[in-house]
Amino acid sequence: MRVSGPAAGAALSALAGRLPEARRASYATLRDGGGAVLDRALVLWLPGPGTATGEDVAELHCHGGRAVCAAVEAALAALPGLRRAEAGEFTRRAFLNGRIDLAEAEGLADLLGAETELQRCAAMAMAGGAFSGVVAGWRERVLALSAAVEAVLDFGDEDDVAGLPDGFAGALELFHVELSDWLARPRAEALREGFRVVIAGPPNAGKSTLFNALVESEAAITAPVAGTTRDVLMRPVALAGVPFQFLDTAGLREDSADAIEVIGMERARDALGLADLVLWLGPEGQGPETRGALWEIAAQVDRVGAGTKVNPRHEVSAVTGEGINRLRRDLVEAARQSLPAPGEVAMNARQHRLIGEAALALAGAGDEGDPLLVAERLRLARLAFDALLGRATTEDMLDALFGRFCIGK
Ligand SMILES: Nc1nc2c(ncn2[C@@H]2O[C@H](COP(=O)(O)OP(=O)(O)O)[C@@H](O)[C@H]2O)c(=O)[nH]1
Ligand SMILES: [Mg+2]
Repeated sequence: MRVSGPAAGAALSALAGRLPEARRASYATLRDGGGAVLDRALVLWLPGPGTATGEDVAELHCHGGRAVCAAVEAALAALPGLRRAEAGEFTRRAFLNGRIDLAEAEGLADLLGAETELQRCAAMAMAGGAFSGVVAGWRERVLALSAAVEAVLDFGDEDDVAGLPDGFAGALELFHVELSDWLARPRAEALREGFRVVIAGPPNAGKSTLFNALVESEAAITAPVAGTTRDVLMRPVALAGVPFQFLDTAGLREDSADAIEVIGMERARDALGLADLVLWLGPEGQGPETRGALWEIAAQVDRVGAGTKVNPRHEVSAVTGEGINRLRRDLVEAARQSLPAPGEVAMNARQHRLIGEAALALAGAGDEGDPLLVAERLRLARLAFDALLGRATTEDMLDALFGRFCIGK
């Protein structure tokens, strides 16, 4: 149990009978207000500000039974000024007290929610401050550029505003290109949702059977009856630590008189529009247009007379298992390419949008004739970086500006 805030020390003394030496684990008998023994526990006294939250912190490592925890919590709650923490409140306080920045807090949240190894690695990079370091570097750069523009504005007289220094436009352009490269990186949402693989083709092509083989469960009903699958079925699966979403769809055919099957086909087309990859089990070369890749799959290869393909990416039989492992390995490989690499920082939607704003502000800023307009664009970029780190003050911008230039001579 963790107690944070100005009353933490008093709370620990009240339960343990004394305030232990700071930052040393010690053994204590915990008692309630009436002196009854609640537990014997390992206790820690961590005076602020060098703590997780930046406040005074006490930790009680109790025996984990429900009744023990409930009794200790009740004893704590009976003390003046103590209440149960809200969800995420310790992290929130850590942020408010400047112990971590917003990007690190976001990474921490992702880390707690990580379900696959790849998600854990990306969240770890974010929580560990890798992204914050990059943004802080960008912020420094934009401050230095702003300072150079301010100098031009301050020292030029009204009729003859001096031009920007040599190489200034080039530096801005380089900056813009670097931000644009970041925008093209794989995103955190892809990690959370998984690489989306849609299985498509005409009725009875063996889509549902292949789907079941890939997700390793009898999730979809299969039958030699056209129109068996009507809705889009989705299963999230991790293969080799990589998150996937497999989607089974209704067979696409022109002549269905079944109203529900027609709706199913519409849904199938919607799913195709969102696919990172389509496994096409239909006639070769007749697959749908998609935003992602499309692989020609020759299915049911164990069956004599099953339609073959001249140049399939994979030949599989979901019934005998032939080619399924090879297909899986290929899928993992393809997904790895489009998802962030292990340990690589992945931006969430908010971070992506803010970097987009900064990139937009800097795009073509070097061609701006008026230094005032350049200064304004740099200010917009800095605001985006500030928002990324969760700070909005302009005070330290002034510090950086005046610290760098001896304007007072
Ligand atoms: N022999 C063989 N039969 C298959 C294979 N895949 C599917 N089938 C059969 O083909 C029929 C249609 O399969 P299904 O997966 O429901 O097709 P869908 O309409 O594309 O979803 C079912 O009777 C399956 O058992 C396969 O790889 N080998
Ligand atoms: Mg089906």
